Formats: sequence, structure tokens, C-alpha cells
Amino acid sequence: MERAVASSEDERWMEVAVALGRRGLGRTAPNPPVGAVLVAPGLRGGSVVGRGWTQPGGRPHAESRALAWAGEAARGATLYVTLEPCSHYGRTPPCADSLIEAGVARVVAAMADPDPRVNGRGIARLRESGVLVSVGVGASDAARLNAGHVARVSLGRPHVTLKLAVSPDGKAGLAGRRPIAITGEMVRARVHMMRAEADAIMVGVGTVLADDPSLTCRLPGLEDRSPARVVLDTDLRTPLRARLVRTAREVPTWIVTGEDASADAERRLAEAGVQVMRVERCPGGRPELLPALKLLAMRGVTRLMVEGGPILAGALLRADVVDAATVLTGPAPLGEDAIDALDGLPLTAITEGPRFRGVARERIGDDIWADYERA
Ligand code: AOF
Ligand code: ZN
Repeated sequence: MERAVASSEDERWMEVAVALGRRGLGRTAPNPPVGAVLVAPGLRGGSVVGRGWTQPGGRPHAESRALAWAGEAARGATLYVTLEPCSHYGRTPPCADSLIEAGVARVVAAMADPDPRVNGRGIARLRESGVLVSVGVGASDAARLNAGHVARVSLGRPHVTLKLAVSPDGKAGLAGRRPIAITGEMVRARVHMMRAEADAIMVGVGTVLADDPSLTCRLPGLEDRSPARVVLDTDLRTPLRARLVRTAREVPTWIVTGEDASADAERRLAEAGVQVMRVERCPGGRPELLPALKLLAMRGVTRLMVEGGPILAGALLRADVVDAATVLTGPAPLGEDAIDALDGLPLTAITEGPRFRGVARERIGDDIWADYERA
């Protein structure tokens, strides 16, 4: 009894569910940020009787929040939800069972859940109990919302977004000089919002040595939304005086290093509150990227933002583990002698396909903000 074509009403309600789900971005890991809205049938498209989104840390699930909100009003209602309701026993019974018990008549899910514990069983359970189920409404929005979860459960690594600030001539900075501001204040604020929606931010040790960044979210009201910070540091060169190390007790700081890096250096960093993780090295000597990413996924990271520098950005692209890129272009050229943004790879490796396609582009002050996704 599946509707072949979604009504525009379904699409509109799903947009509400997606907007609710977005509230959880960067806070629900290792779980996906699901959004749900319960709608009772009625005039002019019905009325909202409950809504919910996955809570920080991943529980309660969106559906249980929406059901709790609705109480008896859930009976006969339609649930719009950005991911298939779960079918496994966690800290609470499966959401599919709670929906059946509450008497929900119809479930519209944006996509199936690839988590092997669910994987269609939530949908099957609902249908077996006579609930009408449609899948696929708002699928492309949901694919973005769930990209971290999908990458983690199906590839065993986080979804990786590369953020690059470049000059119009494709350069990232000047060698041996203090970091220069490439883009303006408005772009900086948006980058901080992007950080809040990631589970972790990664940089190479070269960036720590050159820029001494904090990598925190410093927007008023969002100060508590800083994701974990990860440094890829083959030989544990991160200095104890680095900002990342000095603030490691406030914001989680992880260093991924080679399997044979100095135990003494590890001990000193650990005493400062840094967690050091070791992975095998590749022939060039650097930690293998895929195992490093898998380690992060095992730690629950679903959405990883990479903020530099050029060596790490180039290596991730060469290893083909970049899923999305945000390219921020400032107004001032840096000239021939400046550092290439992608360590030898041309910027067109991102901006001109075939691996990526542009999905958004806008001018912000004197800068251009452009988003790309894996084609
Ligand atoms: C839902 N609604 O809001 C979320 C779901 O560790 P657990 O028991 O909380 O289960 C996590 C899994 O549940 C996660 O991998 C994903 O498959 C699903 N997440 N499901 O029905 C939600 N966050
Ligand atoms: Zn659930």
C-alpha cells in the first residue's frame, strides 16, 4: 500500500523534520541527527501534535521525543522522520515498536537506515503491524543530514569535509610568515558555525606549528559546541605550549601518530590531557590516512571537518577520502611564491570535476563561499 508519488504535503512536512534534525548536527555522534514531526490529519494539511530530534549523545531518539510530546494525540497521526525508525533494543525499546504501540497510522521516512542492526527491519516491522509506510520523500536532504552516519556504518570512516581558504590565485599562505587572514569576518563566523556541526576537526601538525590554532567554536552562545580536535602528527612534534594542548582539558584533543613515535613525548602530552592514538605508517613515513580515519570512526566520529594544511588536504584528496569540500576564496592574490593550497594538486581537482560537483556558491562580503560534493 505504498504511495507511488509523494504529495507536496509530504514534502513540506519532511522539510520540517529535516530542519528539526539539523539541530542535532555535531551533537548526536555516534548516532545520526534525526528529526521527526507527528502530524494529526485535519484541515489545511493537518496539525503538528509532536516533534522531536535526536538528543545530545544520541539518545533519546527523535521518535521517542515526538511521541512523548504528543501523548494520546499520536493515535492515527502520521510521522515524518528523516531516517527509518530503529528496530533494535538499545537503552529503550525500538522506535518502530513504540510507534506501533502509540497507534501511529502512517510513517513517512526519508531513507532507510544502513545500520546493520536496522537495515530495513524497522520499516518491515511497521508494515507487518499495518502501519502505512512510504520511504524516499526528501531523500536528498536526508542524505546530507545522515552523511556522517552513512559513511561511518557503511565505510567504517567519518564523512570528510575539506575546508580551504584560498587566494584567487589558489594559494593558502606565505611560507615562513605569520598566518594571514585570507577571508573576512563574516566568512570566519560561518566557519565557526560549520565547526559546531562537525563531530571533530582535523589538522596536520604543520598547521599547529605554523598557526597555533585553537580550532574552537567561538560564536556567542555556541561556545559549548566545539568538536573534538585531532592533529595528525607523525613524530609527535606538537609542542606542549600549543594552544590545542593548553586547552586539552576543556575541549577534547586527540593526536594521531605513528606506531613508533616517542613514548616520552606521548607521556608528556597525555599528562596535559591529550589522547594519543597510534596507527601504522605508510611507506612515506606518515600515518596511513584510512586507518587513521577508521580509528576516529571507532571513537564515534561521524562528521569530520579538515582545516588544513595543504599537505594534509592534498594527501586526503590523493587517498580519495574527501566527500565534500568548502572553498573560501578571498579577494587578494598572494603571488607566485606563496604556498599551493593543495600541495602540488591544482585547485581544479576540486572545483572543476569530475570528482566533485559544485552544490552552492555565494558571495559573502569580498569573499566567495563555494560548496562541493563528491560527484
Ligand atoms: C532512530 N531515531 O533519533 C536515531 C536513530 O545506540 P542506540 O541504541 O541509540 O542506536 C543507535 C542507532 O540507532 C544508530 O546507529 C542508528 O541506526 C539509529 N539512530 N534511530 O530511530 C533516532 N538517532
Ligand atoms: Zn530509535
